[in-house]
Amino acid sequence: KQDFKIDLITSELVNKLLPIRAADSHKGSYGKLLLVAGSTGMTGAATLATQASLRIGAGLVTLGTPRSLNPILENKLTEAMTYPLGESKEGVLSRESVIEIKRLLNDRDVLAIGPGLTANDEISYILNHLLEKTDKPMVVDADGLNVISDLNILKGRGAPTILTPHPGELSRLINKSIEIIRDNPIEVAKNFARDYNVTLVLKGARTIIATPQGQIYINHTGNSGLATGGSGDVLTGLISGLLVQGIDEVSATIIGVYLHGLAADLAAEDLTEYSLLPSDIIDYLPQSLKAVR
Ligand code: NPW
Ligand code: AMP
Ligand code: MG
Repeated sequence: KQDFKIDLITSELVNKLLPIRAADSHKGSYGKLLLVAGSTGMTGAATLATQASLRIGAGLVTLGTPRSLNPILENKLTEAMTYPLGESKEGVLSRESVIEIKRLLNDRDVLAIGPGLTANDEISYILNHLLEKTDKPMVVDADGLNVISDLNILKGRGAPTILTPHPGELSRLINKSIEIIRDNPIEVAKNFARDYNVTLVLKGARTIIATPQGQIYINHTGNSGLATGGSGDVLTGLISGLLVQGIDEVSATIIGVYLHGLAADLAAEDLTEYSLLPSDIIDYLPQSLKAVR
């Protein structure tokens, strides 16, 4: 017998959760986001997450990225600010860069970290330190998930934590096979979110959101066109861009996951599921917003 509630995410629910932007608002009304992403070979992940956060309406976005990649990202990004962080080797963050990240975070509302970072000991140090020692809401994705060494750190966090693993990443995180996750996705997601006090977004063709309170939401938007490297990096940008606007962590994941899939569905009507690229999700976001409003 089920001891929890499952809700399907609908257009009506998203419309209800998505706040109306006040006519007299200013950029400060929509929050300051710090994204920490990218390494040599993966500037695309940083670019996609940053662009998506801006397209969903974040007020002010700063991308912290390894120093030697900063000129490339300055060139690729127009609206976002960039901040060159310390490196251990060329194009990968050093553990000392955590000091700079914490200083930047003093003046920011949300931290999103992980896309394209590379998984090594230095990144692991940064991640675990930030999870343990900072009290800003955090969105952790991709390589950020791959380097969390002690899940118990998550339990004690004083601010919301959102994790966005695909089954491969969740499998590493909980040290269970992908098959176990594939066979019992709802059960696994529900237990993880409850046990570790996180909002868990278990990505897949039917993405599942599990809350620390035991609530489950299932998304039905999206299509096989999303099965291309970079789609998840866009989702991280959307969720963190919503969270930074002051939307609560569960609503931010519901809205982000639904609009991400809907943008892909609208894009695929024009472009086909074959040709859909992650950057098209960002381009079709306005249409997906119009479709729910
Ligand atoms: P397989 O291979 O299908 O058997 P990784 P990643 C499994 C960055 N990117 N259901 C998969 O299994 C990211 O941000 C940068 C079941 C495999 O074992 C990260 O930082 C880009 N299994 C980094 O690359 C664009 C699934 O998980 C493993 C599954 C690595 O991220 C690309 C693969 O996962 C990329 O986003 C599913 N639905 N999905 C750029 N342009 O800069 C995955 N698996 O090893 O964590 O690799 O996800 O590519
Ligand atoms: P990542 O593996 O991190 O790049 O994330 C992939 C993103 O694309 C997640 O949001 C998935 O839910 C979504 N996705 C991948 N394949 C499909 C599919 N066949 N149908 C719907 N969504 C998908
Ligand atoms: Mg990913």
